[in-house]
Amino acid sequence: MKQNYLIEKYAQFLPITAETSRKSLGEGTTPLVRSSRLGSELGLENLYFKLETLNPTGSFKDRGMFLAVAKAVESGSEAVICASTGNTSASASAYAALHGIRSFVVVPSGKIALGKLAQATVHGATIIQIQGSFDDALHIVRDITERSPVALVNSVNPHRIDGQKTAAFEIVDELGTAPDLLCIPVGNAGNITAYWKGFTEYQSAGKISSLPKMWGFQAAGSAPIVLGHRVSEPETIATAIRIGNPASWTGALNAQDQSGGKIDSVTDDEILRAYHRLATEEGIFCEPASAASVAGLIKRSQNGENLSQLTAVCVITGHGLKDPDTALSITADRVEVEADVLLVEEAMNLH
Ligand code: AN7
Repeated sequence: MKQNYLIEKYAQFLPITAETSRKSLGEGTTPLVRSSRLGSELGLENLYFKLETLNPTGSFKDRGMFLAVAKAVESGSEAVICASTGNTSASASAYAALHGIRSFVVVPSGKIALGKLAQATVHGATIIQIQGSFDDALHIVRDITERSPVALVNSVNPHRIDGQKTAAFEIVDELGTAPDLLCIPVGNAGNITAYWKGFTEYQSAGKISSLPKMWGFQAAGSAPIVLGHRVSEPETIATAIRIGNPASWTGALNAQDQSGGKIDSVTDDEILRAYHRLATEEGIFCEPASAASVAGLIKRSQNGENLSQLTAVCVITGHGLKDPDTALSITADRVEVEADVLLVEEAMNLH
């Protein structure tokens, strides 16, 4: 058992010193699962899902957070702070607990999924719910960290990006080459920036000769990059990506332009359909924001994009258990009967 797998495997690509803490919750080394049905239905030669849901707090944030918090501790910080649509707060509070420091999380009131709020609560974060958006929260925490010694662990912190780029390394290490397409949800745009950094660093290191096209997907009600302007009141069922002014806007545009890719939007209906299909056709339970990557791939294939011969990877960013409200809003095949064999059999429609 390695002490810290990401550091042991990718140290040469990470800003690690002898003093950097090796503490780990087992982040990274997530499975790349081959699609069983959706890929062939879309006419794709090879479709894979990178299951970032299997990180310690259930989202990709842990890859960057282990490093951001370790570096904060290394530089003497005794507390971390973040703005969050939920997953960053869950991850920051878990790693702060691991290191025995305080965490402050600033979140839009009523707009973060229940499981994420539960995580930050249990890990002991100080949770500040603001009557505003994620964008307001990020503005506030940036302001605070300019004049107090609390470390900012949003993805504007470059250590977050460096940690998260290891997912691109893992995909290449497993496929033996870069995929043709990388489909990924876009909110604050840190993750698409991180993947692109990972692929290009691997190319510079001579590990791959070609780079993937980066296909990023925003929710239609929160699609500032697609629209080309800020969205002051972003809305979407995919609360994780309910962001109107992404901090890494430029990083996302670079990834799109340099890769010959595309940042597009998908409606809440398309997101929910992909969410349901992933669960029922692939056995993958993700949160709505994660399904945006798959919804986008489906949309582009339906729009006549020729995907045959291609290898695509969809990044499944966060676990479905984080958002039980959305899960339970799906029309269920569910009945209640008395505790009786015959009645249960009848409910099974065997007769
Ligand atoms: C499941 O937790 O922004 O484009 O504050 O939780 O890097 O922002 C979460 C974002 C995709 C978008 N999927 O990634 C936060 C937060 C899930 C997410 C994204 C998020 P970025």
